[in-house]
Amino acid sequence: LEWLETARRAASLKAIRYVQHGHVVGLGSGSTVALAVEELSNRIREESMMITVIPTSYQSELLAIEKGLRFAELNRNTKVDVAIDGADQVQIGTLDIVKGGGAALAREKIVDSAAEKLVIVVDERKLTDKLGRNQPVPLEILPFWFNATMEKIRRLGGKPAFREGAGKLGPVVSDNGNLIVDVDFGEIQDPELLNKGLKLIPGVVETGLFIGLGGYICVGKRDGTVEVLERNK
Ligand code: A5P
Repeated sequence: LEWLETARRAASLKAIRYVQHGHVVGLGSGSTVALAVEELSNRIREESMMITVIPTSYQSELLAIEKGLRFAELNRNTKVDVAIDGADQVQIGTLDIVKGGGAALAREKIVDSAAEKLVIVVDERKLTDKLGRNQPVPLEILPFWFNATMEKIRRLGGKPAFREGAGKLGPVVSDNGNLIVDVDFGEIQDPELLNKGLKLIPGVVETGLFIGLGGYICVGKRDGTVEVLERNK
């Protein structure tokens, strides 16, 4: 998979072109976003740009600190000019997305949905014609009485499983102190309806279904090209 890093980097370079001097930039999470942040910090240096960032996880916060990026003051500010994020799966056509492979879905959804322009960076393996195919939907749920919440998720047709930690025994605990559950729904016929159903379950903090957000998907291809898919809100 040597082409992967090249493809992701090429797509990242395309994505950071949406950032302009003075922008507030949302930073998603994941390995692809890490490449984009690296390229963004190079560009900031080369072009003496001033931007401020809003990270969506400890991962992107630490990266932003390492790169010397300035942080936007949350709550003094409710505007995000551009959010740059990754994805686990993107449905061709509708451009609905599954996210949360890195357990950062809740903050990512807050930041991505506040963005004037959402720019998603993926490699072509993430494209599918049916969300949910070989891809569970990550959910963040409150730790309190998790089995009651899991039961309601099952009633919607899902098979929930706690995500196991690496470097820690037991389930993954999110940056917000909640539990991460991966739910197998099989191929999802109506992602919007499923998302609404999940959001109505008390105890579900957020879902990894990112539906109806406008923006650009920069797809790094095996052949070295980058395709930009666009969707209006
Ligand atoms: C983080 O919670 C996720 O939403 C990531 O954006 C997603 O998992 C993509 O990660 P990679 O770029 O590492 O594949």
